[in-house]
Amino acid sequence: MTYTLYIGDRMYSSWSLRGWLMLEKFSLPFEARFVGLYSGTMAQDLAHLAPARLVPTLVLPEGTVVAETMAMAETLAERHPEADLWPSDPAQRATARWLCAEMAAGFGALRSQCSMQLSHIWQGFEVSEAVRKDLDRIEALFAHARKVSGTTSGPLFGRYSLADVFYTPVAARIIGYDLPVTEETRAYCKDLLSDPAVLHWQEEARKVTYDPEPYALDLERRPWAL
Ligand SMILES: N[C@@H](CCC(=O)N[C@@H](CS)C(=O)NCC(=O)O)C(=O)O
Repeated sequence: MTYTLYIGDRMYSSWSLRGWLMLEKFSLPFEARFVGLYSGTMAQDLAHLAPARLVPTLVLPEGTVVAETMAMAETLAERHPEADLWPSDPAQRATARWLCAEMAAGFGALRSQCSMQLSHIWQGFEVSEAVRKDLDRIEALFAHARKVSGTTSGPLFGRYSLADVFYTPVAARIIGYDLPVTEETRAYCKDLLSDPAVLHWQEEARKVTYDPEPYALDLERRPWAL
């Protein structure tokens, strides 16, 4: 019983990272297939999965195709109740679903103005009002999650869950653009990005070079360090 996960470039594809973590972190058996997100072959690489057209796309062992990260998350959680992808406590589970759904639907400014990259830390990035609002909202959601779960640090709901999966690329944006957040939020972001699975993903990402560099900014950069 093996899942097939179609994903794009590790360095830049935030949704691919989410899809990969939701299998990798919960020890679900899968094989990753890389599509040419930046080399231009993506449409043909995914053509046999139509109408799926984005990464990640998951193929279940019996052949069913599931696109959209939220749908993949719910499908995997339903199929593997023993893996505890969602928190087991109902109030925490409902809250975790809320945080994931709001992430999937929101934070447009952060997502468009701070494209995920795992290569370096931009220096002097000017934070727009819209990005500031997204950061405030993210921190309000984290505070709410901590209140519901009774935690002050570490995974949002005590044990690593899909909520942490969904916010890992958000953490990469916060760290990668040195965005202004509270010390608690920064510590949580660093925890997410120091996870061995994420470090492995980042190490593999660094083996690919890009010319021209996607999402390049006219800013100084310093080495990635947590
Ligand atoms: N709503 C989708 C978003 C997936 C997505 O936008 N993936 C990007 C890569 S990070 C993609 O496939 N982009 C290619 C394109 O838009 O043509 C999900 O939740 O999975």
